[in-house]
Amino acid sequence: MAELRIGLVGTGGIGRTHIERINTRLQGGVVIGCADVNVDFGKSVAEKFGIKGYDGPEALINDPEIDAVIVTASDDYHAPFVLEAIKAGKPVFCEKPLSPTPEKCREIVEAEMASGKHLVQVGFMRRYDPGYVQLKNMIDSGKYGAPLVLHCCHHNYDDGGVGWKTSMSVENSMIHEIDVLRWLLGENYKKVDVVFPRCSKNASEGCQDPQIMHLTTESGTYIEVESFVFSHYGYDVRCEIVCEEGVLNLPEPPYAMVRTNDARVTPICHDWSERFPDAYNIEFQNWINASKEGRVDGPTAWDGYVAQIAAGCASKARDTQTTVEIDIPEMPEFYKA
Ligand code: ISE
Repeated sequence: MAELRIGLVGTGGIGRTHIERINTRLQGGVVIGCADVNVDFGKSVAEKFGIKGYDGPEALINDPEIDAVIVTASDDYHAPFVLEAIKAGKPVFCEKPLSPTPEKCREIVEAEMASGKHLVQVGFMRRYDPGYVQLKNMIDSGKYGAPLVLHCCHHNYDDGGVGWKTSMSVENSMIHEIDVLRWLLGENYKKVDVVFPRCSKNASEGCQDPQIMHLTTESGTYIEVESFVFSHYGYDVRCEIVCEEGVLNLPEPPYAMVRTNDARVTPICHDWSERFPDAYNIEFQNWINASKEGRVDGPTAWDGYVAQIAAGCASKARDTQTTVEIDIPEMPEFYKA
């Protein structure tokens, strides 16, 4: 296959950045069409990019000219479009979450296994961030001994624009840590709780912000993740791993320090698109390469399912203010390859 012909479903902000990224910066694949549940909007985006517009997502997914599908629709539409792509036998990249509910994720897992083909990748892009990859290599080298405690923070400048709700801190924001830390440590979680510190005056009406999630892994590694969605100072993602023989820190973007106005200033990113551009580029280049070879070598539907089980338990822990046990089923052989 010379070039992977990609169709994108869901033409909101992140969808448009992926079209632009793939068609101007990456190799071996091109987004040739897009669609949206709001058909007219999808067509207007297609026109802007000079690509084919469709009478809705199903028409795009089933077009024989489309080799592979990207789903960037709103979260509740992920499962139906991923299932449609599996039915069509096409590789499908789905932005996180695979689906807001573990039950729907399980349905996708079952459908993929029944198809007999590895087709689904979930958009947990942090696994491709060069900083997290360094941490993973350090842990896997064994040089620093076992990871004992992780201190993480995930601060957004202000995510109020998307109609933020208390539940989204776990389900939309810390879901990234839920996935990337499981991948870093190579083990599943055992229990979780979520506590509410004093609420910021900047939190949107009725929202609890910040929130602190505590996770314990099967081997007993203890993790705390602080989510502060309305931090009002920048986009700040930190991860410190205390190991038996050393402490590992996630590298921050290399901004030059400026001396000005009686101060030394080092900028902080404003949002995820500034913080993780390399991760997204590497993620999509890998996905294009693997799809052309009929492989999935990134986060699978199983990873998406497991993340959603853990997030569901964290949500229950938050709502009941109790500690909740996390029970992850045995990974099927299909996903072990
Ligand atoms: C958003 O959906 C993302 O995926 C960002 O990476 C995260 O920082 C933000 O909190 C989410 O709302």
